[in-house]
Amino acid sequence: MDPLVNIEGERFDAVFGEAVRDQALRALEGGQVLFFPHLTFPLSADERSFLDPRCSDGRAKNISYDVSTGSLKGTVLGGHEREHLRGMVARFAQSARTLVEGLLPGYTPHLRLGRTSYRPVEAKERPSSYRKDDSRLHVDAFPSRPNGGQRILRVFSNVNPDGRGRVWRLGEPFETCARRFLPTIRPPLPGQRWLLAACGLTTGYRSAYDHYMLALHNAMKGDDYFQRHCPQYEVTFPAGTTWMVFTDQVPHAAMAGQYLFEQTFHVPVHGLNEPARAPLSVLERLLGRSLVTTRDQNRSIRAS
Ligand code: AKG
Repeated sequence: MDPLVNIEGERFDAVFGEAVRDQALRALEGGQVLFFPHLTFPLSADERSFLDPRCSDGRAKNISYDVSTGSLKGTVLGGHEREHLRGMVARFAQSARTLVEGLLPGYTPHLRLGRTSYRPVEAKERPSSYRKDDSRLHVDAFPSRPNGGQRILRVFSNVNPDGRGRVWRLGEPFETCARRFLPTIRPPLPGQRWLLAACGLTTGYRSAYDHYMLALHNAMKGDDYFQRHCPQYEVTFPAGTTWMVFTDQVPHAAMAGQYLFEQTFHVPVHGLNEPARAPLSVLERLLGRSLVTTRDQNRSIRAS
């Protein structure tokens, strides 16, 4: 299977024909990356001044924006400059949403916007512990933000002004990876997930699904042999391009590049065209039990 599927279009509000929309939906849910070779996120002359790693506060790897509250974190900028930066990141959030809704209209009623990030720091230089090291192949799962089985869909745009690509590695299909690591993963300890929520270490209750996804993320990143020898492709996303992928399903690693925008969306499994391909369904099938109860879903919806 080719890891990328090209989608033509030069605007985030492009109108896509039915055949392209169907192809995109099948490819995305099947674990391919939708690549938009001609879709550039345009920056104004003023916004180009933010193409500078000194915008970042040096602590977080990303400048992050929460569309629901308007809060912007991870930057040293203040006053007028901060407002301007917020406007740029918010504009990316809106553009990414327009793109997803135009290309995948079936998701629109279910789509929930997560964080938006701007990444002005060289990916190779981001300091990390191995669990935070995104240059190791992983599927996304967030330790403090359980999602109760919802999908993690992300849109990325490389805005590097010097023509440098964003270099990723893409790994084997989700099910192959899950089969490889599940035998090494222990079920949650009794009371552990309740305690994490009670101590405020997770926003809401970590479902069994979240437990297994996080353990899978950590097991992949922690296995040096796997990192070096599993089947993988290196892919370079050139400057001025955009791509979209379910990062909870597709093993990926960011090897190099600077100046990237990213928008996260959450999609419930019942909003998918093929729910059976979701990591939740695959893990439930492999483990032979249900991993998310209605109570978990209510708890994680209340917390989000
Ligand atoms: C992630 O956000 O999960 C990554 O692996 C980083 C992607 C990137 O910054 O290119």
